[in-house]
Amino acid sequence: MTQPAASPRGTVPHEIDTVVVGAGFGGMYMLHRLRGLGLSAIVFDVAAGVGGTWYWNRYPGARCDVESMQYSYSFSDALQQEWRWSEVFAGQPEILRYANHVADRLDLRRDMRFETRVTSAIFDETAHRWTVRTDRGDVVSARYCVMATGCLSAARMPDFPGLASFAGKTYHTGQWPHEDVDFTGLRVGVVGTGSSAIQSIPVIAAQAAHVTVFQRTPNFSIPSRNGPMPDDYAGSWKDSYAERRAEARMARTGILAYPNDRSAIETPEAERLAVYEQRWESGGTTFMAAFNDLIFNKASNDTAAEFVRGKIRAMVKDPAKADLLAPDSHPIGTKRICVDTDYYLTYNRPNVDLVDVRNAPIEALTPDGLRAGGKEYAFDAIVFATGFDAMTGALTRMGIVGRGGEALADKWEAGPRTYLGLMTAGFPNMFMITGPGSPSVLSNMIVSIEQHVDWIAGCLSHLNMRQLDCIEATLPAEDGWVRHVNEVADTTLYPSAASWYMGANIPGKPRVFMPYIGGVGTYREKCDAVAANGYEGFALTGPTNAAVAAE
Ligand code: N01
Repeated sequence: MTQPAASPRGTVPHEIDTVVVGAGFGGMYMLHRLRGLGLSAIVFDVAAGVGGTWYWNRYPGARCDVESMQYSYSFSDALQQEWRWSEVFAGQPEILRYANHVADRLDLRRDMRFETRVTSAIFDETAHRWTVRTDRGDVVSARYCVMATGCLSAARMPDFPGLASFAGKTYHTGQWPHEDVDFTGLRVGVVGTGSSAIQSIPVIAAQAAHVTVFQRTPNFSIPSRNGPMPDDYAGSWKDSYAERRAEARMARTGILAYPNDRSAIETPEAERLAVYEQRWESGGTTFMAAFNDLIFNKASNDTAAEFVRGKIRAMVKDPAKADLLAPDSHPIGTKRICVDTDYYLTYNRPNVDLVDVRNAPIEALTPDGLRAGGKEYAFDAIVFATGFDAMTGALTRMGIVGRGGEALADKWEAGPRTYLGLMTAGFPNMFMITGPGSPSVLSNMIVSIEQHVDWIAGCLSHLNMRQLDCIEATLPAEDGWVRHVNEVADTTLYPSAASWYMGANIPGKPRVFMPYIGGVGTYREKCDAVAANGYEGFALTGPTNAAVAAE
């Protein structure tokens, strides 16, 4: 795909209203809103361009599993009317083109500084300002910091002994090279069977001489049924975007999934199977909306899980492989459900092997390949589809220091603590977009991003109008929110799975269910109520060196 030519890096002011970290969909829209408020802003990103997740995840087969008509900005009708998606589920290159199109249309890049990593952000309690430093030597004093760092941006490479000794090439799906990778004629090992692996394995297998997949935990995957975007389908969305977007904003996941408000277990079996069959045929993550209790009731969940296991057994010809691929360790949907194109059928190819490493783990990389369960496997290339230090990794690695010299990494040692996923006590004027404690990864990310950015913009405008210069979550509000997030999670089956939602994929990371599962619409209402009540649960203070402003 074509990327705009790199322009000379502009200057970085010493003082600014707002530093935004991250030039993905969150940072891009935040910059646009800040400009609208008349606030000066600069955006830093390690990448050489906009797009965030879609800049980095260029692995073969990378594709969004939210429908294109719903995975796009809604804030500008002109934008949503003019953009034409070529497929029902857009691939990574097309989504990145869309991000670049938005950056062009809104002239965003002039306030962005790429290939620049923020190395620290330290709050000055006297001046009520953040000092932000970068690896380019920039030092910026900002009133506000907005962390638009993404939930799945800190790629995780397991600490295998001998990693550097492997003579072939290694790749991580989340840090894929920009140039084409050609696996033709090669023996390729793929580690992992999460969403990234499930999307990339069929594409790699079609090219490589041989693929060996190392699976620790089998995952549930639903066919995407992707295809070219039908004109009449796109047209029907464009004709009614206003109503459909409004509905999606209040939907549980921010996606119009046409939920079925019936219990799976209370529905007669023949009828239940017909519902699953119809959802399977239409494809995609909305399979989980087949019944209203799949994430609450284990017996109901078992019916959906068994249906999908049956499909896997019907698709995979080798019964031993089918058994290995049929998930049995977690309720369906409690680890992020995957969406695929020909994933299970790929295991019928003669050039694809599956190795179970659940009880015989990968021990080391060797010069020739890797060793698992005492057996040697030889490869020319190894693809690590091993995921991310999700939700907190990008934030805790950044050197963020709040009041009293407290590091965010220390404050969150036992798990992230936020108020509404938007702010964390002790870190005034620092906002997070889709932070832990908000629906974020359980939702259509663009819907959640727009909601957070709009809320933050409203908050900054409120501060400005009242000549206040500091907002901070209070500890009691934060404690109450964390309690609520946990209580809601505990009404579901989610905490029973060793998922990255729980931090379970990172050795030593505390097991805390990080996103808010109360639903996108419910969450929006709570955030709006907090704002309407004068930013209840936040302490708002007046200009530096002045008395606390009276409301
Ligand atoms: O990462 P993952 P991902 N030895 O953490 C395995 C989003 N996304 O990049 O399950 C052996 O899900 C690990 O095994 P286990 C989406 O939200 C969206 O695939 O921990 N295996 C697992 O199988 C998704 O959930 C889209 O036992 C090891 C895999 O590596 C999230 O990103 C597309 C291992 C990691 O799976 C992350 O997905 C892609 C080890 N030492 C991603 N360490 C779409 O929109 C880890 N594993 C379509």
